[in-house]
Amino acid sequence: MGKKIILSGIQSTGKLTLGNYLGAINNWVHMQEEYDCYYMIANLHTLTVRNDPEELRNNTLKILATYIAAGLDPEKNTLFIQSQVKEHAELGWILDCYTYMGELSRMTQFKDKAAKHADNINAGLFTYPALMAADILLYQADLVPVGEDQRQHLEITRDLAERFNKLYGKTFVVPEAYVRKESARIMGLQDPESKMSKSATNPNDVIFIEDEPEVIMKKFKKAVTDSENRIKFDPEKKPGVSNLMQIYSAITDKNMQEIEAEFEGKGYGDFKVAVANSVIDNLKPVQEKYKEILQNKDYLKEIYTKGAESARKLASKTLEDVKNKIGIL
Ligand code: ATP
Ligand code: LTN
Repeated sequence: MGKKIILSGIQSTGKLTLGNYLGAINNWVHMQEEYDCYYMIANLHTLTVRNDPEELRNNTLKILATYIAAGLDPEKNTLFIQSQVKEHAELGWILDCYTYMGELSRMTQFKDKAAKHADNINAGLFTYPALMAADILLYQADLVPVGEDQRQHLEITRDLAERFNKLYGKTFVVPEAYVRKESARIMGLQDPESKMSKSATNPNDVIFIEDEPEVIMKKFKKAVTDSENRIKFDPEKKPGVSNLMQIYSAITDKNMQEIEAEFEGKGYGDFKVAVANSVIDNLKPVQEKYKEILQNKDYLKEIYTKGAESARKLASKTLEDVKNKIGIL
């Protein structure tokens, strides 16, 4: 038996956050030995909101540089840009025709983004999950490591795979979401009731991977907590502190009991500094490598060109099979 296949991706909107890092990239790094991994930059999905073209181009490269800086070895993983493997757009269209309006209307990400971008509720935003399903199914992925917010999109992907297999015989592997509990949902530092997100309006709510150490420390010191001054994991009653514990846990691998014991008798001030330092230390080598890689545009081009070539091998095989089955010449 060959290795199991993994596929995941991140949209190239804006700067990556600690949520993207802990919820996605950092988990991928731990999977590269055991699995056959495909990691892409979902720049076609990014078109569902308005972007400045130059910024979109730069962000795409920045994300690739972050992947490598965070420890994804381009020799061991296939790192590529979604738009460069044309099979994604093609299978995306085909799957659009097998996806129901009813199921798309239930997607919380669509509802959230439609509310946020009321002036641009485009068709792509609505059919986003069909393209995401194409991303995954083209590679016959067994596992898709994502944060909790993407679980619903994985469900629709599974439904589509099963629907297609039932109609035309076994074509797609039915993938599973892989959501790591500790880092599934990192919340905002100012609003711990909603997820830390690239597109947050308050910069103090978000730690960006490229934030300088002083900035990270300042943001953690300002993080919203409660008046109890006791480090205890209770997401319902103490969302702010629990979120900080979650971040600390994802970075140090300590569980909640160990963290509670470590800070027994200590106050929020000490705890916030400890969390900030753990993040600063963890990000430091990533930031250094990132700056270096981003300078070297030729190296990045070489990686994504090779990545697309390698991705295309698998993707074109699946697409060919699909087209044969449905009668597309
Ligand atoms: P946007 O703000 O544009 O919606 P985003 O920050 O949610 O973007 P995505 O590109 O949608 O980023 O997500 C990339 C990956 O990072 C996904 O696997 C997603 O589940 C994960 N992720 C994003 N934010 C968080 C978070 N706060 N906690 C855990 N995982 C997250
Ligand atoms: N929708 C995802 C990004 C994404 C993705 C994928 C994740 C696009 N295609 C395929 C996993 C597998 C998001 O994080 N918003």
